[in-house]
Amino acid sequence: MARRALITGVTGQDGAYLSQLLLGHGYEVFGVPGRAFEPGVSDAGLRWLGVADAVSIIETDLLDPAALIGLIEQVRPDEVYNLAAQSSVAMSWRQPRAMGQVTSTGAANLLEALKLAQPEARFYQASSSEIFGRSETESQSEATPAHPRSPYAAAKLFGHWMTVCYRESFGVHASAGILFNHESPLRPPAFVTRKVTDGAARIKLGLASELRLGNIDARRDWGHARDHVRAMWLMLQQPAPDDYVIATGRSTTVRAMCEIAFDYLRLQLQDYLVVDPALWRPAEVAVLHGDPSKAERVLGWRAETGLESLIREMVDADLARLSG
Ligand code: NDP
Ligand code: GDR
Repeated sequence: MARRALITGVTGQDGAYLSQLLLGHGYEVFGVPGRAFEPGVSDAGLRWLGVADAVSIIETDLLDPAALIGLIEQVRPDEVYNLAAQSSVAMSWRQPRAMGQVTSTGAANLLEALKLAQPEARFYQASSSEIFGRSETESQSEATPAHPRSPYAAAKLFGHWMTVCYRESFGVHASAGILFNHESPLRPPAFVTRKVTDGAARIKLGLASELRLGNIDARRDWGHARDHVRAMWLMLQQPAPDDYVIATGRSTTVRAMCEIAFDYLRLQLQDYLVVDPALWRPAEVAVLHGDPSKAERVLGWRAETGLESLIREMVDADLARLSG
């Protein structure tokens, strides 16, 4: 019988790539979409990857504990991937409580529903490198202390520790992937890589004349979503649950990432880049640089796509989309 996977946040970037991966492994995939689900619109990512028709969509409220028990009893999943979150760090300052609820309480509700209705299922929690925040170390590993710098990161830290708690208290096979930034053509333009690739493509096509950014000195460890979702799956194939940092091990400034996109299109970045202090955050995470050695050693996982190919793939997708 095919294994059954349940993915919350299935209409997001990672939900689409993970669905594609699991379907490729022969799973039956069930997905909980975001709250305002509109078939043909909200599932654009799944459609782009050609898997929308193969995913069974089940709408539910992740903040309703009883509904989640019903969901688990209905699907009887072997594996649950909790990806649902309000994932924009920048936006989390504007509506901290409302935005943080699904990210924090949603994870706790799902763990409790699993404990009650399907304790043998394996659980993946989408933790984030943002929990390291103001890290004093050159690179961050599973042993690095947390210091969240945004309402988003604080909410993610709660979900992270609830995962550890259910593993240690109730024996749930619950793993947390502490994922560093990962991108793709499915990344919304509210995130910097896609804002840059979309902006550069618009400038190339004569549709825009500038690119306005905030802190271009911030450094991030950017990988491809396709690589990072493979790590999620590998975690749930291990005999014992654990936590893993998933990263490329290379960190790059926002400015250098922009240069990759502009050089590719033979544009001079300095002719178009406008640094706008209004786009700075109340508290910035200056540098994130992951140490994925545990994932390499235990999971046999390694990022396969470099930043240059990732950015070029995103620029190509934006050019194609904007050219109709
Ligand atoms: P997306 O923002 O693309 O996807 C998030 C998903 O959660 C969407 O399907 C969204 O639905 C859904 N969602 C949002 N609010 C609610 C809600 N109230 N109830 C139910 N569903 C909701 O994120 P990614 O795919 O990029 O990331 C997946 C997960 O991994 C997230 O938890 C994110 O925080 C985490 N993460 C991501 C990283 C990255 O670099 N991409 C790095 C580290 C962690 P809709 O869009 O319809 O609102
Ligand atoms: P991040 O991603 O906050 O790291 O969270 P984002 O792409 O939004 O920002 C990365 C860095 O770029 C700087 N920056 C800008 N960011 C945006 N969005 N827009 C701008 O104009 C801009 N200019 C500079 C930011 O200040 C920041 O330093 C992502 C999300 O996917 C989270 O859900 C996830 O947990 C983390 O990655 C790991």
